[in-house]
Amino acid sequence: EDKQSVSSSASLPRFLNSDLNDNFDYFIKKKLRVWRQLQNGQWESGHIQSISTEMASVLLKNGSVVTVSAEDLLPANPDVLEGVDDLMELSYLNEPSVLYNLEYRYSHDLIYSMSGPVLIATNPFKNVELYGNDYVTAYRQKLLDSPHVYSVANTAYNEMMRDGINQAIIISGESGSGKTETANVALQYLESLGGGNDGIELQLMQTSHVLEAFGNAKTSLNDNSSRFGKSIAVYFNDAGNICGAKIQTFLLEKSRVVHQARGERSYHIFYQLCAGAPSALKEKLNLKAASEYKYLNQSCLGVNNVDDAQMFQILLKALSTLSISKEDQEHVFEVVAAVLWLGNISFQVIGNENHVEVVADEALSTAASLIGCRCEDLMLALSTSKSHTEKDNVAKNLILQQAIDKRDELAKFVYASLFNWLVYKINGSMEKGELQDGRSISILDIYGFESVQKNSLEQLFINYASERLHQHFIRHLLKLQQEEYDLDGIDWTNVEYRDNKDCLDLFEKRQTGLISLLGEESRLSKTSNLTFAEKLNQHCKTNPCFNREQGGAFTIRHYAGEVQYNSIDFLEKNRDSLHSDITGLLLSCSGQLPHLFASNHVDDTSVFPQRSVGTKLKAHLFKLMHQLENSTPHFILCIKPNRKQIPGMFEKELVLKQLRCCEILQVVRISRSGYPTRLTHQEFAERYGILSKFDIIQDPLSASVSVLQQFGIQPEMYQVGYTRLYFRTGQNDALEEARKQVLQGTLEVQKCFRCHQA
Ligand code: AOV
Ligand code: MG
Repeated sequence: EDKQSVSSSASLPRFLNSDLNDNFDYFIKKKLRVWRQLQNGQWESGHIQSISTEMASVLLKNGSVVTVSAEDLLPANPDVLEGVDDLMELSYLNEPSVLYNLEYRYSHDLIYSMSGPVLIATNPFKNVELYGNDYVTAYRQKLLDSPHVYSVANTAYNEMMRDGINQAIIISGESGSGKTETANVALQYLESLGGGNDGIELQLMQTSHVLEAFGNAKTSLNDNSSRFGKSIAVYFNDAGNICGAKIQTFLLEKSRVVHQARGERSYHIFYQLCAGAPSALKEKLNLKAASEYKYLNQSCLGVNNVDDAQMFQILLKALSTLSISKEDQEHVFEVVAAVLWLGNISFQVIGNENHVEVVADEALSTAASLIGCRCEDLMLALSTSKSHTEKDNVAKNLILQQAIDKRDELAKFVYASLFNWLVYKINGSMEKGELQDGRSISILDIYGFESVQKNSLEQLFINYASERLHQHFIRHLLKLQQEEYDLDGIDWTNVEYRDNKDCLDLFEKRQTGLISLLGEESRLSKTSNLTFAEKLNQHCKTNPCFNREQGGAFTIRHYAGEVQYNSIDFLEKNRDSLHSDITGLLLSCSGQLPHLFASNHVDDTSVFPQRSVGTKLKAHLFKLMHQLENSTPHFILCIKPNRKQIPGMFEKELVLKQLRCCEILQVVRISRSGYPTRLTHQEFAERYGILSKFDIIQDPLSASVSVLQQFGIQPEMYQVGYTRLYFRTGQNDALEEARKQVLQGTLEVQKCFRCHQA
C-alpha cells in the first residue's frame, strides 16, 4: 500500500531526470544535501559522498553511510533557504523540501506561507500572536509583508479600488482545516477599513457569531464544523469605505436537527439556549436541560473548552448589534425551543392496524403553544395524512414510523426556515445604500471535503460542492494560465496536473449525471435506493471516478480521496417534500415565524414544484461560479496538520496528501516558470514607445523587440506571443525606470530620423 502511494509521486521530477541533471557532479563535489526516501515513505536528509553508476552513498545525520539507488534521491535546499516565505523561492521544488519548509515555519508559529499566488494557512489549533489592530495597521501600511490573510485582503482591496472589479477571496481546505476561522480573519481586516457613519463594519464580525450558532455543529472532524456554505460580499463606496454587506448561504444540513452520528452534536444554538437562557426566558419556553431533549441526548452534549452559556451571551449581543429586535429574538428562541419539544413528542399504537396517536403530554402541549396552534390540530397533523390526490380529502391514519418521520419533517422544516429567515434579517440590516458592482469583496467559505464512517447524501452534496470549487481553483491556477501561453504561441513546457472534470461530469451531466438521475428517481413512484443505484451504475459505469459496490452502495473517486456512499435514504432526503397538511397547520397557527415560514414555502413550491435538493444545490453552485468568474480571485488553501485537532503536531503524510490534492507543487511550478507580467503589443507600444528609436505606430512588434534589446532584457526573461509580450517577475522594472526618466527629461532617446519622419 505504502509503496504504491510513494511511487505515485513519481510524476514529479526525480533527481536524475530532473533539470538538475547537469549539476549532478557539482552536487557530489560540494557534498550538498539530499533527501532520501525511507521505506515508510518519509524522507530524511543526508549528504552525497560518492556515486557509481546507479548507486549513491549518502552520509546521514547520525553518521552512518547508506548506499541507495540514486533514483531515490531528491536535492535538498541550502540552509539559507530554510523556512522561506514563498515556496517559489526554493531552489529545488520537490515534496520533501516543501514539507520541510512548511513544517519549519509551523514550528515557529509561522502558520502562513505563500506558494506562488496561493496563501497556505496551516491550522495552529491554538491562539497565535498574529492578529489584532497593530497587525492590521502594519499590513495596511506595508510595514509587514510576510504572508498573512491580512495581506491577501489588502491586495484584494487595493485591486478593487484600482480596477473597479469585484474581488473574491476563495478559501478551500478539508473539514477542520481552518476555513471559517480564516474567513473571520479576512472579515476582521475588511472591518478595519471602516465604514462611513453607518457602523456596518461593526456588524460584519457579528454575522459570524449568529451564523455559527445556528449553522455550525460539532462533528467527528471538527468541533465547530460549518454545516452550510457561505459567501459574504462586502461593498464599498467610491471613497473606499464599507457601505453594505450581503450574505448568501447554501444548503444547510437539515437532518442534523433530528439525528446526529455518535460523538457529534446538533447545532450549537440548542445547547447554548438550554445553558444560557435567563430564567424568565426559560420559564416562558418551558425550557429544560439539554439532556432532557431526545433530539439532543441521543449523542454527546458538550464540546471541550466551550462554554455554551457564555456563547449564548455572545450571541445575544450579536443579534442586537445586527438590529434584530428583542421581540424577534424571542420569536427565534420560541422556534428553537419548539423544535426541541417536537422531538419529545411520542406516539402510542392503537387498534390492530398498528396505527398511532400522539401522546397528550407536556411535550405536545408545549410544542403546540410555542408554535401557536391547538394541541388537537398538532395531534391530527402528526398522526394522520391527507393525500393531495384523494378528492374526498379523507385523512389516512399513520403507523409509527410514518408518524415519527412526519414529526421530524416538521422540526427540520421549521429549523431550516428559521436559519434562512435569520440570514434574510441580517442582510436587511446591513443593506444600507446602493451597492455598486465592481466595488465588492466576497469571502467564500463553504463546507470542506468530508469522508466519515457512514457517508450519506449530506456528504455527497458537501463533496460535490467541494469539487465545484476545486474546478475553479484548477482552472485559474493551472489551466487558463497554460492555455493562454499555448494559444499565444509562446514556448512553454506544459505542466501536467489532475483535472477533476470527470468527477464533475459524473455529477452534472445532463440527464445521465448523478444529480439528474437522483432527481428523476426521487420524482417517480415505485422507486427505491436500489433502483437508483442500478440506474446510476447503468449510466456511469464507464466514468473513471465511479465504482459500484455491494447493495445500494457506490464509491466516488474525488479529487481529495475516495469515498464510499450508502444510498439508503437518498431519495427521501433528496425529495425533501413537505406534507401539505403541515404547511396547512403552520399557516393556521398564531406563531409569527412559523406562519411566515409556511407562507414563504407555499410561494416557493409554486415556483419550483419539482425541484429536488440536488438540483437546487447545482443551480446555486452555478450561480456562485458565475459570480466568481466575474471576480478577481485570491486563493487561500487551509491545511489541517493533524486529525486530533491539537497544537504542535505536524503529520507530514496528512499534509502531503492535501498539498497533492490541490496540486500545489504544480501551481508553484507554473508560477515560477511563468510570465506574470503581460502586455498586449499595443499596450507595450503605448507605454514604452517613447524609449524606441523606431516608429512604434507603424510596426509595434519590431519597435517592442528593439526596446527590449536596447535595455538588455535577456531573451529567457521574456517571450513574444502573437498578441502579447510576456515577462518574468520584475523584468519590466528597468523599462519603467527609463520611462520615468524620459518623462522627467533626464534621459534622451535618439530617434531614428527616417522612421520619425515617416
Ligand atoms: P473549517 O471551517 O475548515 O472546517 P474551522 O475554521 O472551523 O475549520 O477550524 C477548526 C478549528 O481549528 C477552529 O475551531 C479553531 O479551533 C482552529 N483554528 C483554525 N484556524 C485557526 C487560527 N488561525 N488560529 C487559531 N485556531 C484556529 V468545516 O466548516 O468542518 O469544513 O465544514
Ligand atoms: Mg467551516
